Amino acid sequence: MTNNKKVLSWLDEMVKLTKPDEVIWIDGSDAQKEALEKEACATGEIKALNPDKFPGCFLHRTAQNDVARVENKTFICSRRKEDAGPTNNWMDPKETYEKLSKLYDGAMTGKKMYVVPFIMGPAKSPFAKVGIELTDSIYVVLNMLIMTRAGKIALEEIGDDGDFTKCLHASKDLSDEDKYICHFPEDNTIWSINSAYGGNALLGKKCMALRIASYLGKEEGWMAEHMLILGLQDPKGEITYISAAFPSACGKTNLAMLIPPAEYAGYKVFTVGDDIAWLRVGDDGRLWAVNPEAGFFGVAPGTSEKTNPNALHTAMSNTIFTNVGLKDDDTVWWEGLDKDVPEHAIDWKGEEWTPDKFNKEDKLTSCAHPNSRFTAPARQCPCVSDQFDAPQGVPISAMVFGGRRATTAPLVYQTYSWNHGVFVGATMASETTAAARGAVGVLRRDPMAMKPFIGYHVGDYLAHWVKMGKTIPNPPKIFHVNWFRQDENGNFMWPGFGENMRVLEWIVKRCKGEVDARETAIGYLPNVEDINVNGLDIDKATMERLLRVEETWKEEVPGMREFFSTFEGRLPKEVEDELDALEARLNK
Ligand code: OXD
Ligand code: MN
Repeated sequence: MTNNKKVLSWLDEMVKLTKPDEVIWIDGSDAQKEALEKEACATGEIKALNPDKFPGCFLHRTAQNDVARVENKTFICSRRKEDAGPTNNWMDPKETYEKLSKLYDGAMTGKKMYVVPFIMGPAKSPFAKVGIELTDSIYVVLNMLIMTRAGKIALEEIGDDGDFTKCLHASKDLSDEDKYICHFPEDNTIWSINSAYGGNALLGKKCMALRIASYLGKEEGWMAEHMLILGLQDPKGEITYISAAFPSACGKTNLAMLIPPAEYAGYKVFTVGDDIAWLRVGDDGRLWAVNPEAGFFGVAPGTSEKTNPNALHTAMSNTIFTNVGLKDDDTVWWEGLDKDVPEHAIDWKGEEWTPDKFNKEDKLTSCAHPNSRFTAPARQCPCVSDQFDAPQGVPISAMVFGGRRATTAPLVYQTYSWNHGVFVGATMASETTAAARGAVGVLRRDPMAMKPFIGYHVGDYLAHWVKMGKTIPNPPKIFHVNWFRQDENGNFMWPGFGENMRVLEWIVKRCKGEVDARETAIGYLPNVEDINVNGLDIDKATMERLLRVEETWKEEVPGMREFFSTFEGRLPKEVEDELDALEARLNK
């Protein structure tokens, strides 16, 4: 399939190491995909769903000990330990290659090796990066065919001489002890062994498009971020593009596919991406973004006709479901899909399930696993952007950071400058609430929602943000939002979901200079009357509370200083200065 000598010599080396019975190149054709689906159905690796209700859809169950990303088994193997920084596990690259080579030795004997060339980003785009994943799993191949632009197209992209990310994956025996997800940023290489679950095994996603790409971005002057990208169209047809970073379980996919409330007739949200953004400075001096992925790997539980009809409709055909429940009519079910809890189903473990099996104290007794997923082609999304494949991406007017804060953080505020925005992203946090077990109000800081995904030192990552700011003549404005404020009784003060459109409207108006704001210690806050609450059951006093600087802000500062003290001396001065400036403004 290729004359690229770098590809062929690496493949030769990996074949000698893993010793598969056969090597199969994935070409991206429908015929090959269908043959693989048939083969995986025959062995029970996947199961075809009801062809009338879920055409082209399959169910897969992973091993019960292999249902999520494994951060404690994920390593950044930079040559120098200090370059991995305090947010990553580190192993020495030479020792890791040696240790893992023993595990990979003969790991594919008795199996086939699939060679999956793939592009992250649109083909022939200045953003595009090619990877090649070698895997022993048809499930991984079928997922990669949805999540990336895979096959011959990727080999054409690198031609006879181009570079690529070398991705080796072996499911082996799923041993917990010998499970490793290792990244070698300086070698543009990923080695994953003993997991066949999503983020650990679909190496284009978190491993390449975030950890390796964040390192490449630092070297090459661009950014890889854990951000959704949406386009907000107003009734005149003008579209403003926004990217937004939130930690897991804060509704990124829902925001990316938001349906504006009735009050906003004529407005529409278009989805460019729901998880990852790659950003570069364009010729016009603005920051432009692409979604490097071609599909959504969405969390199923909680997805419903009410919370996210667009996601649901995306996943009605040509989709792979992982660890959801199976109903007797060969359709799927998960908690929160609808109120029709099946009287009988097969649960995520493959066992008979009836509603009485569910025990509130043990979330794993649910019909679908809490981290069960759908892998669906982005192009099937009813609100996919017509710029989805645009090689130059979309111009970003606003970047939004957000956490889950019961207290302190207001509904929305705008930062004073790029560096102030970097500081706000660096200190973003989620707070444990009364709904979760453990103490209320414990803060977990997660810089730019990238803590598990930065492929190098977190201090250098913030320095790269600061440096990027100097290279963007017309940078996006940076905002912080919080949909999760609670009152004294633990009730949410803001309705969230589609109503977040009202906050997006203010953000867009700020970008266009169409609305004033109040200068406060923390940043620009909206005037209460500038957030449209027509048609909402929310009183002025609540809005005033949602939009003020709380006394508790002063208590944030020592926690931020303590967090920065873990940065091993690599916190950029510009970011530290922003903390000093915040403290001074709060004390004024
Ligand atoms: C994801 C995650 O799966 O952030 O997107 O964990
Ligand atoms: Mn994510």
